[in-house]
Amino acid sequence: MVKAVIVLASLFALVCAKPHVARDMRLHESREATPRAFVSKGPAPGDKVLRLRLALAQTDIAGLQDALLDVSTPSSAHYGEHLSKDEVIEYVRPRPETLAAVNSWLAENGLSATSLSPAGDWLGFQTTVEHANELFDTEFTTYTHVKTGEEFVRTLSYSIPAALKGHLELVHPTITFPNPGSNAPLASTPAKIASNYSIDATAPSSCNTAITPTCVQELYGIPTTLATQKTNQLAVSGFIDQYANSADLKSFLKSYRPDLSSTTTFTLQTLDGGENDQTLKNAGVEADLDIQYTIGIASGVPTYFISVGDDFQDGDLEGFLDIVNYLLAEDAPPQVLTTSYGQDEDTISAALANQLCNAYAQLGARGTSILFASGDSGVGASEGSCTTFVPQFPCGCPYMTSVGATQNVNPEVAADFSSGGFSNYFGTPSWQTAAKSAFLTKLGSQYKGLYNASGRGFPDIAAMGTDLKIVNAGKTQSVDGTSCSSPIFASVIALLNDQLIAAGKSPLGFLNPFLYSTGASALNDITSGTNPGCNTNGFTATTGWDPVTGLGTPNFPKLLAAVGL
Ligand SMILES: *[C@@H]1O[C@H](CO)[C@@H](O)[C@H](O)[C@H]1NC(C)=O
Ligand SMILES: CC(=O)N[C@H]1CO[C@H](CO)[C@@H](O)[C@@H]1O
Repeated sequence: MVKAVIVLASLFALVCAKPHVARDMRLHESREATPRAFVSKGPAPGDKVLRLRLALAQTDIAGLQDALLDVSTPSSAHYGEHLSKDEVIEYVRPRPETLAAVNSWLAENGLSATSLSPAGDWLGFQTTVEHANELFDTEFTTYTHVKTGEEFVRTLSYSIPAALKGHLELVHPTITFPNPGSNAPLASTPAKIASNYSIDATAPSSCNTAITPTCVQELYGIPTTLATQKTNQLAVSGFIDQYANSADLKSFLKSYRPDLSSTTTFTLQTLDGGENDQTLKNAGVEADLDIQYTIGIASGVPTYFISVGDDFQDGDLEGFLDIVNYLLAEDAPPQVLTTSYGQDEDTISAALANQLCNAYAQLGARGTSILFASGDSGVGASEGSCTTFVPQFPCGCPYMTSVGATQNVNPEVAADFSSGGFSNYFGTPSWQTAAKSAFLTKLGSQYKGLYNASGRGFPDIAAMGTDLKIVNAGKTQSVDGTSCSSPIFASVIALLNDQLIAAGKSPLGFLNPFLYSTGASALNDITSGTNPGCNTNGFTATTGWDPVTGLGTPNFPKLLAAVGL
């Protein structure tokens, strides 16, 4: 009896002591404060189930980045020789020792994980808040999003076992906060815009009262003839239950592209339980805009609407990672992808931003041009107030192309909402060094301390983003936003790809090394307008690259020449 007690007692001591003695935990990620848009509601209930994601160290991400630049730089001998699915996987699949370390940790803790990406560099598993608190030496907390009242379980810091250092890049969702507000297009204020329409005799008369596909085509010299290549694909991302409505598209084409068949439509692709509800009242402004200004501008290019549902595999990243993994799994991913969603860079952890950015690098290496709207908050925050400028995600990522907005025609000037600035997470990529330092020299000491002079500057390019006519839920309306600009520029790239493919050449793929070299002179440099925010006037558009309109807006005939056609 006595003996038994002793045995039990020492067993108890062993069991209790093990986590404390054997566990060598190291702080892995932390953030200083709760993001602007959230308030804490206290510890999350211990029995709440969390779906956690692990990003594993990749075999040779630097090699993949080098390979991406090699196939995307016009002066390179390998320009246009995009990588296959398997070639990309070779660079990013975790090393055997990484898999061994992570799998043994999972097994020790009674967890089983599933692979979420083609290369197996993302794993997912479920556990309770109580277990997760112990696994990562943290306290998961419930946070309320002030504007929408939505609740999210997050933490401000967490640790991982020392044995996983170098093998585990991050655990998500932990210190990254979601963005229920997103970057939906702003409702336009046509009266204000119309009163400042500076039309002169040389401006296309089609732009007289509002921006329509015809106006955009004339402004940028975009052909109206049908594209010919069936393998060319232009993909439009759809998130947050934004549905692209076919009846709206048909009315739009009848009104604004009467020369195109009004039955021209898109192919639907879905993931994460995505849908495309055709009830007229559920037609999304963003989705309608994106599909109308791709199909309406990229005449005849096969266009795909990729609707990402709410059954996220990426743990509240709203499908942002899922859509990339979905396309990476395809043998022939689309040559162009346009996305009009984003969020303040500081709501995402640096490690997660980096991981997502590397996923864009993978897709770029496959030959996809990835364009994102730069955001509609000038130099300021898309959520809440700010004391220093707030860069947007993913625009700070060097491996995508960020599109700002303009307004007016002749002269076309920067739209005052066009997000632009400098990343706090990503340094200056080689292709941007000269363009960025020329701008900073002109800027001098203005705004010193408000922005990060060593960060990657954005946007890269711009297109019309003010007072675009769309049809939504059966009604014609006008919208503003960089959400207008990204589909327009994406359509230009898709039309260039159509002609490149027809000539037996490679599609453009990752655009930036081209845009900042041989492509720069094929853009209309926008040299006036500002992007106010954070109680400042913001940056000023000027000759050359600037963090308001980038290198400028497209000139199709010049771009054709620049790509060698
Ligand atoms: C500025 O950007 C660099 C990346 O180029 C980063 O390493 C640094 O931490 C940033 N500084 C701040 C204050 O965010
Ligand atoms: C009346 C008015 O608002 N005019 C403005 C039109 O836009 C240009 C360029 O942004 C401004 O310089 C004018 O002040």
